[in-house]
Formats: sequence, structure tokens, C-alpha cells
Amino acid sequence: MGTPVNIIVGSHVWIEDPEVAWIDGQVSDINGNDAEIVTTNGKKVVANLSKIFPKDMEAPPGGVDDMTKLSYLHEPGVLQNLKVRYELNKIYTYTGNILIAINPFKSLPHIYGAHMMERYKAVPVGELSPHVFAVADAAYREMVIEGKNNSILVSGESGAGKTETTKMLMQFLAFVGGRVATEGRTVEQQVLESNPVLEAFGNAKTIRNNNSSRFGKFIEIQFDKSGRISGAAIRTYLLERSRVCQVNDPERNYHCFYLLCAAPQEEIEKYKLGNPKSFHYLNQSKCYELADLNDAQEYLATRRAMDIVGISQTDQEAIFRVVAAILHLGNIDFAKGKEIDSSVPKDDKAKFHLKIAAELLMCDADALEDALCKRVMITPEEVIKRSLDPQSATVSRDGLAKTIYSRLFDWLVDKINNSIGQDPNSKCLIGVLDIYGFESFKLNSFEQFCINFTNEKLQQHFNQHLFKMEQEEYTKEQINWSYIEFVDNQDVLDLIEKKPGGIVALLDEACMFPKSTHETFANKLYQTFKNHKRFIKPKLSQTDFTIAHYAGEVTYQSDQFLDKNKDYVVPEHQDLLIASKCPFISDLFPPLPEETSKSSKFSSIGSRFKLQLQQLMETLSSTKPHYIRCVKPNNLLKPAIFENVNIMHQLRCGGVLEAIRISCAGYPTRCPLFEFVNRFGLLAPEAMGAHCIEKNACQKILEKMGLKGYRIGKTKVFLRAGQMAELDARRAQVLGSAAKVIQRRIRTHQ
Ligand code: AOV
Ligand code: MG
Repeated sequence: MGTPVNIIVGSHVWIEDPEVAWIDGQVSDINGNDAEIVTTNGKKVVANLSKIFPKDMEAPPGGVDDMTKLSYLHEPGVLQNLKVRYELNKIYTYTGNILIAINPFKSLPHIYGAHMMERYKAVPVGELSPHVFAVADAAYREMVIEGKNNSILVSGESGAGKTETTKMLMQFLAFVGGRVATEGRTVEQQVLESNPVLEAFGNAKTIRNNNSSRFGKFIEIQFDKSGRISGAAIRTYLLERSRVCQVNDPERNYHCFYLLCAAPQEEIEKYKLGNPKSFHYLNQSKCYELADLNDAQEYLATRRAMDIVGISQTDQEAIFRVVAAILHLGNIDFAKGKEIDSSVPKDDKAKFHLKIAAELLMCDADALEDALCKRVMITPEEVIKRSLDPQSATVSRDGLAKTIYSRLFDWLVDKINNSIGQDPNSKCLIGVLDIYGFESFKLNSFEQFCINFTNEKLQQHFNQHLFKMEQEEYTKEQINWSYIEFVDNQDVLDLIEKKPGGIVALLDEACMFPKSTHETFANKLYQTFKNHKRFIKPKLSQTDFTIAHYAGEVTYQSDQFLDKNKDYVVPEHQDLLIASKCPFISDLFPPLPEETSKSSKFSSIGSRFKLQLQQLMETLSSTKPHYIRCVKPNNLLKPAIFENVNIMHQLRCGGVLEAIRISCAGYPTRCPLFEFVNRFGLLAPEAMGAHCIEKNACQKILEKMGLKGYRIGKTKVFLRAGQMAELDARRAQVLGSAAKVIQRRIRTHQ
């Protein structure tokens, strides 16, 4: 990053370190292209000069609130700036147009609340300390004044603070765009209260976050011509279905299950519930309770939030009845039946839960048992009922539970949308995106594939936008700027989504072909992408595949791709639930059109997701985007721990470093003309007169220093990477202290 700089004995520098990413030290010797450095932790290291960066000895002790104000814009400088600020509880920092937010993992009430919203209201970005409210205000002002749609894209890894940030954005927008409450509920109240509802059903404790959203969401807030909130729409993406039946220790299932088990006694009795430990879908993990979360209170809070978003008492009763039914379903174990390869409920306990599940779902208990244990085969001659063995019956049971749950979640989202209401006459909107960040685990499956696909899309949008912004700034300042190159990820996107021939398309093909297995699918990928530079076949596997994403390589295990791509409801399950006497439940399963129900034509989750993404990108590209990059400072979820290597990795994945690289390729350091003249006038005193024109004075100073490649705009000087450092060194020289001169004399190769 930046231009190589000559470093001399005595220079204070940063060098790479495997443990803390970058460590500072002082050059003690130089030998050809190698420098010997004594680091602050007492080590002596030799490193190539090209790997060493000068340290800014005059950086303000409290850091700078915008990275572009750093004299030295390089990785260690960026990291150090974030670190000193984080230690002072300054969790927000700008990098040009991006807001970086580092999760404090502790409550910082003094920076939020109504008094802070009041302060940030109608104040231009940059005038006050960086803040999520400043971003929300900028989006709101631009929308009101310019009549443009705006969007705020919040990203970051799990637990980085996206959802909390989103909530604060919404609060601010409700604050500036809300109405004085008249009778009933206002749109913004409903929008805010939709959060606890969605979180109860779509969030869970994971190892990365105690309140992890297991779905992506895009909230579109509509405004009328006077800038008041007039409607809203929530779109959700890919709820994690597997969690309903499978929970790894020490994670939890979706919050709603535990809330319901802590409901008032009356409800517990009605739904035949009890200790969460007695349910298979919950007791696979030993974690039942969360610190700082009282399930009983949360239950009541969720019911209240449901009232506000307009879910009737009858529907609420049905929703929790369905949640209870799922828990009972999970306790129906199967044993071998009398006939070969058949199954029956294992014992009295299994029969009991079957009976309760049927009661709660308001369907016939025998029909439920049949739907779980048998499949209907239609041949031209007759209709045969085929039995399933206990293992298949268990798969069938889990499939039913997952289907019911995901339909329930979709129902909630629809209901919230209908009840908040869309404003057909809305003039403008602000969209807020809270979506899963890039994921790379030890094992990665279809979910990670979709998540990383999303991130590739957003990254492309981000890069393109960033370039446009850079260009606009240069145009505004009337500076010539030749378009610089940047890493485009179109090739990864082609690999994934191209039609025909991309991975999503090949997966659909495999799903439609009855004889495919994950082996044949993987083989097809190997053949097709043999020479694709973003696709790698791992040496030691016959079924894994690796994609070189913009944020790094990820190896995917293909074994569950086919299953997970199929959105398929077993017709027996469909028939069972359509027949439910509870209208809420039968409505979750609208009858399929004739031809699809018979031919069991599959619907592809991957293709649907691709389409959803396409629509999202279209919406986003009609808006002016604002970016917030959330960073998780440590994996312990604890305050005051700043893990350098971990954070560096996130800055890289979030495109923050790429943004800095792009800006370094242009004129990364900007300084208002008057500031520049004040600071460096002493380098060319002859240029400074009482009537000097700032622009001319700047020109003279820079010429005298022999610098090249800089630009002087209408109000600012634009410097190339490293030039500020050079000027600072010369200034220090003039200012005196011989020792300082030696330490800080840094020459830039141009
Ligand atoms: P996420 O949305 O990015 O993860 P959250 O927004 O749920 O992450 O944040 C995780 C936790 O960090 C929260 O529950 C809070 O305890 C804490 N936190 C985050 N931001 C703040 C803040 N500004 N002030 C105080 N505490 C905060 V995931 O949904 O897992 O990707 O799928
Ligand atoms: Mg979240």
C-alpha cells in the first residue's frame, strides 16, 4: 500500500508481526534492502525495506476521526488509529464515506438516546464525532432535500453489531421522520416493534453471538413529500431452517421455543409444555438459558410487540400453538414396526407426543402418524402406501417441523408488512440492509455458499460506488484524474451465477436429474471449471470445491448441496396440514396448482435466492448508498479487547482496506488549502505574503520541495501517498532538533 519509502537508521516504523499484525519499532541498521529493527516488545527483526512503513510520530494521541486525515495512510496506521480510539470508547471512525463501527460489547448510554439524536439532527457529517446517527441523518437529509432514494448498507461478521446498528438507524429515522402519536399505532412504532417479533422467531444464540440473526433483512422505509414516515416493507432472506431440528452445543434453538417454555402457567398447561430439557429439539445442546435474558419477561414482551404490529389474539394463540406442536413433534421417536422396513411410534412417550402434536395442529392423530411413517405411491394401476423405516420416518418428522417453522416465519413477515402497510404514493425511501457478512468456517455448506454469494454481490456494488465517489470528488475539485484499475470480482460472480453454466445453474440441473449425487455434481464442477482461475479442486477431496472469493478462499463441502437446494414439501405433509381444522395452519399450506403437486416439480432455493439478490441489487442501485462496516474486536464477546490480527482480517474482508488501496492509487491525502499553507508555509516563506493567494502559495511550496504528481483543487490540495510524510519531515527539519531530523527524514521515490 502506498509508495515505497526510503527509511533510514533511526526511523520509527511499523513492521508485520504474526501475533499482533503490526508492531512498531526503530530502525537500528540498514543493509542493502534489509533493515534491522528493534521492536517495542524488545525483539530484533530483519525485514525488507518494502515491507516497512513509516510511523506517524505526530499523530494526535486520541486518533483522527477520519482515516483520510492520517498523514500516512497504510494498514498499520489505520489499525493504530482504530485502536487508540477504541481504548477511548470512540467506537466510530470514518474512512471517507464509510463508517467503521467497532462493537464495544458494553453499554455506552452517553452516546445514544434522545439527547444524542437531537444533537445529530440536521448537522452535516463530519461536524460532530463520527456516529451512526450522522449517517442516518445524512441519508434522511439527502432524501428530503434532493428527493433521492437512499440506502444504508450494514455489514460485518456475526456478532459485529449489524442488528444493533440497524436498530439505532431505525430509531433515528423514526425520531426525525416520525409523527406525533395520534390515536392507535404509528407506522414507525410498528416498524420498531417488528424487531422483537422477528428476533424472537429468527434469532438464536450461536457460538459467535448470543442473539444471532439467522436471516438477512432489508427494511424499506417510505416517506411522504413532507419527509414523514408513511409506510414500510420488510424483506427477509434465507432463514436457517436446519436449526429447528438440530442444535449444536453450546448453541440454542430459536428464542421463541424457550420463551414459550417460560410462559405463564396457564399456557404451559394448555400446550403441555414443561422444562425445555424434556424436548429433543432443545436438549441436543446443554445451553438453555442466556445471561441477561429472562425468557418469561421476553415472552410477555414478544406478545406485546405482536399486539403493536397488529397480530390478533387468535393469531398469536395459533402461532404459539404451532411452536409448541413443533416441540412435541420432535419427541416422536420411532421404532421398527411389524412389517419389514416399517416404523411406529417407539413407546408410550412417543405416542403421547404424537397425540399432543396432532391436537395442537388440529389434525387427526392417525393421519399425522401416516404422514410421518408412510409415503403414497401412485402407479397407473393403483395407489400403494409404502412404509418408511425408523430412520426415514425421523427424517420425515424433521422435514415437517422445518417446513412448518419456515412457513410460520414467512407468515410473520407477511403479516407485519400487511399491518404496517405500504404507501403507494410514497415519494422516497430509505432502505436499511442488515445482512450476514462473509463466512469461512472449517466446514462450509450451501448456507455459506449463498451468504458469500451475497457478499460478492455487495462487494461489487461497493467497489463500483467507491470509484464513482472518488471520481465525483475529483470532478468537484476540478482535477484531472485518470481512471485507475481496481480488482473487479465479476469473474467470481460469473462462476456462481452465470446462466447457463454457473454453479447455481449446475446445481439446479443436478437436482432435477434423479440419478445425481453430490459426487456427480462435484465432478461436473471440476470438469466445467477446470481452467477457471477462481475455482480450485482441493487435492485431497473428491467432493469439496474451493472458490477464491474477494475476501479469501473458502472450501465448500458439497454433500448437502443437492438436498438443501430443494425446496420441496412432501405431498403427504401438505395434505395433512391443509386438512387442519385450524384455519391459521391450513392457510400456511395453500393448495398447490394441480400439475406441480403431481409431478413434485422441485423449486430451487439457490435460484430463488439469486433472483432475490438481483432484485435487491436493482433496488440498491436506484439509491444513494451509505456504508457501515461493523467490526467485532474479539471472539470472546467481551469489552476492551482489541485483537489486531482478527480486526485486520475483517477490514480486509469488508473491503475497507480495498477502499484505502483505491484511494491510495489516487490522491489519498487531502488537505484544505488554508490548513496546508498554515502548516507548510515555513517551507517557502518567500511565497507567503500578506496578499498571497492560497492556491499559488501551495503551488510554490510544493514546487520548492520538488514533489510531483500532486493536484491542487479549488479548495483542497490532493497529495499522492507518502507526500505528506515527506513534507512533515522537511518541516521538522526546518523546525530544528537535529536528532529529530535524522529520525524523520523520509524521502519518497517518485
Ligand atoms: P450482528 O447482527 O452483527 O450479528 P448484533 O448486532 O446482534 O450482531 O450484536 C451482537 C451483540 O453485540 C449485541 O447483542 C450487543 O450485546 C453487542 N453490541 C453490538 N453493538 C453494540 C453497541 N453499539 N453498543 C453496545 N453493545 C453492542 V449476526 O446477527 O450473528 O451476523 O447473524
Ligand atoms: Mg444480526
